Amino acid sequence: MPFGLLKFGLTKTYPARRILPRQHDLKSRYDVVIIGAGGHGLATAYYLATRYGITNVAVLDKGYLGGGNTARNTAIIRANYLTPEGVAFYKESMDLWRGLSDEFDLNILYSTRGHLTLAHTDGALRTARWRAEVNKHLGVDSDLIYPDEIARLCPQLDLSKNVRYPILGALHHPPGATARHDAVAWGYAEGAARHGVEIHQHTEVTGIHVQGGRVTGVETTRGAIECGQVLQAVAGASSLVARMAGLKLPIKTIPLQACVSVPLKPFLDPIIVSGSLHTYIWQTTRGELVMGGATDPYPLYSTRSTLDFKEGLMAHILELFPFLSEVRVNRQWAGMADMTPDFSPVMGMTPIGGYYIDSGWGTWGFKATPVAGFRMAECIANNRQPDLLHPFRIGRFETFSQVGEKGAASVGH
Ligand code: PYC
Repeated sequence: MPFGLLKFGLTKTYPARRILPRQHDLKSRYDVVIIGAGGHGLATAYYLATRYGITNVAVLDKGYLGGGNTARNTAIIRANYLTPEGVAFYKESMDLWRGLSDEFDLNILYSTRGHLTLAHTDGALRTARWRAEVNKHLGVDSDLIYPDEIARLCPQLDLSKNVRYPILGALHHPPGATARHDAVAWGYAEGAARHGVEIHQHTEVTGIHVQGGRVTGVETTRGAIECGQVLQAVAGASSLVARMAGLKLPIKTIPLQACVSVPLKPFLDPIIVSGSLHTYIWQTTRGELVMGGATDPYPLYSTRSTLDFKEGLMAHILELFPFLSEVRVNRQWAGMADMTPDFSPVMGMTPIGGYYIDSGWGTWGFKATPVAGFRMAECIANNRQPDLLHPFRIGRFETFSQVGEKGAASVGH
């Protein structure tokens, strides 16, 4: 249990604890440079410092801390993937998630609420059963359930039979959860900074130096930095940054939009997903409905929001919850999803010595934050691809060893 709030209440001097790290002068040399001060970059810095004692680390970001995809997702956490590789990866992530509030002594509002992926067709039922069996085999709690049980877990769903998309069953994943996304970035940032890591916001990397097949430093808008190891963790700009190092990534960047309603009286406990309808929805503790759907139908480097998306999404939400028709949308946003051909991330070592990559997150990224940081720190500290990341290695496309995760992402890619 995080005691920070209690200590804050009892202290006499304020501010009791500074969460956001101070700005430093940029040094001309660090052991490790991390490009991207989002959840993954900060988590890697945190685990490098706390698990491996590697603290001469600079985390650089062209914007502000946690201001990219970390702030632009829908904060859903789950491990009910389809491939054994994906399930094992997310099982470890969820184990780390559950301990984060204690680890940071900061309440990240981790809230276990259960996750239902609705099946409207026989094909979707078959996939749900397949996922449930893979999940159970790997120790992840998931099961196929039918309308009676769905009605018990979420009585507000329209379970009528004579509708366009009747609900035939669902993959039920009781550990499905949500968390406060900003708090995750703050927790990792504060913990890393407390151990000596420097976080440089508004410091854009403009070039990456590679000599004799090894990375030797980076060029930034605040000067050059020499270093022996560089990690790029820049969701939404992965191909652009990799290109500076001379790496070509098999990634297309596509906007993924979402929105939030005005606050409503609490009525929705679980997270509800419909793959066929390209829809997911859950209710925050403040009462807002967080809603999202499919990625935009074309690649684009943009975080603009569109009316088309909102109209399409609302039509689908109303298929499931017709009584929400008068509810107003309060705010809309977009993240940028770096999609790979097999819908799985690209992580770990690269052909450039000392250059590491954490990219291709598509719609996986937020929930992977702890495990991505934990395992990328291991990779950098040992200069070796961790076993858990072996399936996600950059070289898999050359050997046709893709990890086809399309069926399990619960959103239309
Ligand atoms: O994987 O649960 C998910 C998800 C929701 C939105 C984007 N990805």
